[in-house]
Amino acid sequence: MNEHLLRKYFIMGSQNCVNDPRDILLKAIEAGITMFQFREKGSGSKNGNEKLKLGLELREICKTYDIPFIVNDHVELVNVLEADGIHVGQDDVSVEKLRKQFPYKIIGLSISNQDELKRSPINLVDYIGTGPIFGSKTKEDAKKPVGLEWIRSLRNQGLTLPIVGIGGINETNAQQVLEAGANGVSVISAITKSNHIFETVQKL
Ligand code: TZP
Ligand code: MG
Repeated sequence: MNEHLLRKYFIMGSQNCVNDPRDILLKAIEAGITMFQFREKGSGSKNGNEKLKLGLELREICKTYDIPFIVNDHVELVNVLEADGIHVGQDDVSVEKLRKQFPYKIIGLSISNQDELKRSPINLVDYIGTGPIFGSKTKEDAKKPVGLEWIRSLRNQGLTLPIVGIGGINETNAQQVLEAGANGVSVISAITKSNHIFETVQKL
């Protein structure tokens, strides 16, 4: 994949939004996000047909503006939503299985410590997501922050795959994430909770 797509990677589900997720996505795209992940997950999230309907609408918006659309976890949505790729964690469907099923799609995998790195078939993935870099209130079961040091450590071990940081990242600390060796930042609340989405994304 083109690593620049990770530069401003916006992640959102309806559970992250007070305002209409479609409006938020549109504003974020107009302001310059480089990739979008549909992450309908956790308390307050939609299920079944409602989730599918929102997914289709957000997918359509991304298609109109040529923004790559990634699905979080839900393998069954990849084809229905004509997603460009899928992002999974360590406890989700295996990357081996995904790569067989989707030879040409973008596959992202979360790797947040040395054990996970050791047991992950990183030759099969397009990018690594890692975090929480800073404290995050968005993910209910978020682990302790791994800090910028973990990104530096991945680079010091010679990892050349594209890396995107996640967790507590906003316009005031994004620069540090890039300086630590990440290709980009992924954010949820920095955008969904912003009263000035355009300015927030531009600063990012
Ligand atoms: N994984 C680790 S932290 C996190 C996820 C999905 C949530 C990130 O949300 P925010 O609002 O950008 O901290
Ligand atoms: Mg997952």
